[in-house]
Amino acid sequence: MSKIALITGATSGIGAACADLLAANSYHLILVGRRANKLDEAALKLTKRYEVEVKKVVADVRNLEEISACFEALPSGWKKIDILINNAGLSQGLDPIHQGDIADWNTMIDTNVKGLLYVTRLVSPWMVAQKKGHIVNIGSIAGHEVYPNGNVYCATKAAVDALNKGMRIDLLPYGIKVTAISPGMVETEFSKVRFKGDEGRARKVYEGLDPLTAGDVAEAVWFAVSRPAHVNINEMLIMPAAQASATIVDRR
Ligand code: NDP
Ligand code: 8X3
Repeated sequence: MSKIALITGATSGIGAACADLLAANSYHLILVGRRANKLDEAALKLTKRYEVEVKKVVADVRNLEEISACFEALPSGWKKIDILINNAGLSQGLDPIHQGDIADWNTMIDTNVKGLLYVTRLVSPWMVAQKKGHIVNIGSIAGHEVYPNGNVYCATKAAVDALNKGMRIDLLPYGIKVTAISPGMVETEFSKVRFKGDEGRARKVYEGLDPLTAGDVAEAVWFAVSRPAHVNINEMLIMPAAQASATIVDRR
């Protein structure tokens, strides 16, 4: 079997773009997400367009029992994972700390931090056993700079930054590379999800500038995973040309 990549949050945005680019480079894929119809569409498109096999895992990364049962059920050949892309994540709300919705906080912490940890805990022992692998964690500018009302989302991405560094240290003896790809604004479903379906408010985030596309981020992921064996990209921070920092953007 040729190489295998497991991508969480592959039903949309950055995860879907990574799936496309890795399939174009002959990777077989394990695609994880909650929306079964979107996974069906992606699997159909990718298997038709590229000569690759796709396994669909319809599961919620917050649910350890569910995700664990789905991964355990994979045929043994599919557990020889070369690349894990920890991408599933979201923001919920944009409120000052004293008005934050605690359910939103739990969703972000459970998905962006605990979900990433669950998936890593399940997949990394397989990589350790084969003494190779590459884990790519999708971080954010929000893990490096805190912006007004970003509080808990920024904290989850700062946690991803710390975990990225910690994983690299712990997995070093096993030949496993660990990379963070940390983008600024990317136009995906992210803002629609943050504003709970308010498309007008989501559109405003990207008004008057050219944000990154999911494809731009996938290309950065591909650059990292296609380096020679002796090279590791520790982190890439990628911004739209019109964004100088988390809060400073040039809108025309
Ligand atoms: P999208 O909303 O387009 O995609 C998010 C993906 O995560 C979807 O496939 C969604 O799938 C999946 N997901 C969310 N929650 C869960 C869950 N509980 N279990 C399994 N899958 C889940 O946003 P992006 O592509 O922009 O986001 C991808 C990553 O990039 C996130 O980690 C985000 O924080 C990060 N990021 C985004 C930036 C941006 O500006 N867009 C900038 C910097 C980082 P489904 O709903 O089907 O489960
Ligand atoms: C998503 C980008 O700027 O909303 O991580 O934090 S931002």
